[in-house]
Amino acid sequence: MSSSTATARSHPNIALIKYWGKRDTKLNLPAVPSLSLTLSQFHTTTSVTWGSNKDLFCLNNIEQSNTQSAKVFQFLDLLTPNRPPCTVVSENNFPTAAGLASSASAFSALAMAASVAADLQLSTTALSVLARQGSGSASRSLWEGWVEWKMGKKLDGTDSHGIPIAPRDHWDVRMVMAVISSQQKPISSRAAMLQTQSTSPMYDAWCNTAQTDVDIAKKAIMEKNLERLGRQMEHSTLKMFSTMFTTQPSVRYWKPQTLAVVEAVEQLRNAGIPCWYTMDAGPNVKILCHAKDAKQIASAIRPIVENHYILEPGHGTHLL
Ligand code: 2P0
Repeated sequence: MSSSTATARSHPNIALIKYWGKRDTKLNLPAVPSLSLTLSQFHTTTSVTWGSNKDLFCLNNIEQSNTQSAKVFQFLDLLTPNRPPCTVVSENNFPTAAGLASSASAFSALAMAASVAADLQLSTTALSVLARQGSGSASRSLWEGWVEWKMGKKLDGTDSHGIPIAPRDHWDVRMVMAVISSQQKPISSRAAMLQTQSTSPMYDAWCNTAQTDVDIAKKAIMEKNLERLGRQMEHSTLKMFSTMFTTQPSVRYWKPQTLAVVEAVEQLRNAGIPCWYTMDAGPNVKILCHAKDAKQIASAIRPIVENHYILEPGHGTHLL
């Protein structure tokens, strides 16, 4: 059997304006538009061999069970009908499924490595449409820097993909990642999202105000207005968590240290250091700030957190 191997690397992205909710679960189409920053340093590296003895998925040097692998191989099924068995070897240099956006880097790297190994020539936009079907946030990691993910209107989802709005060197900001816990989350974001949209009375308000959040944030990015962007990011974050808190049963990813970091950010801000927080489907806090302030912010949160990282705007998905 002939086989071909390709390797791609991708970075996580952190949403400044959040994606939470789906308008189509089969095609994984979002109910809201979102906006993100692709980050440096953390990455997923994935090699796909198209044509092997059997489907095999190794993550961080551990062979995964059929159940753990199902999402990966169902994703490869999207590429071509009657594909051959494939080997997928993937490595994360940061904690997996801990609310640090590992599914974004995972599915964007997988989309690029698999399509090249399968000898399909896909544009970056087509790769984003493909990656979206593995994990929504992955549609944004294909590009460097600042990226918007439009909801799109088409039923087939071909207009729901990332769009680059500014490169990584547009603005010298940092994300300080405050790691409260690198344990896997108690409920997947996918399950929590679906639960939210079927039971939270806040969900409609969340959907109805998301485009305004994106418009304000996009303008703030173009004008390099950190305060405007930071305020809108916190607003989007708190609205998203309001829908989670009011879900039945309630979803609460936060830990006491999550709020301790939020308070530390507010104190730093009151002391004249511009910084704003966001959280995702997990207890960890990400702090947006100017590059020059990142070390001071990291020192302030160090006593509260398990670990911290200072990440800069990073590259889009690329072949190795
Ligand atoms: C985001 N999150 O915009 C939001 C904010 C978490 C909170 O995208 O079901 O793994 O695979 O499309 O992309 C995490 O959810 O969900 C996420 P699926 P995904 O980054």
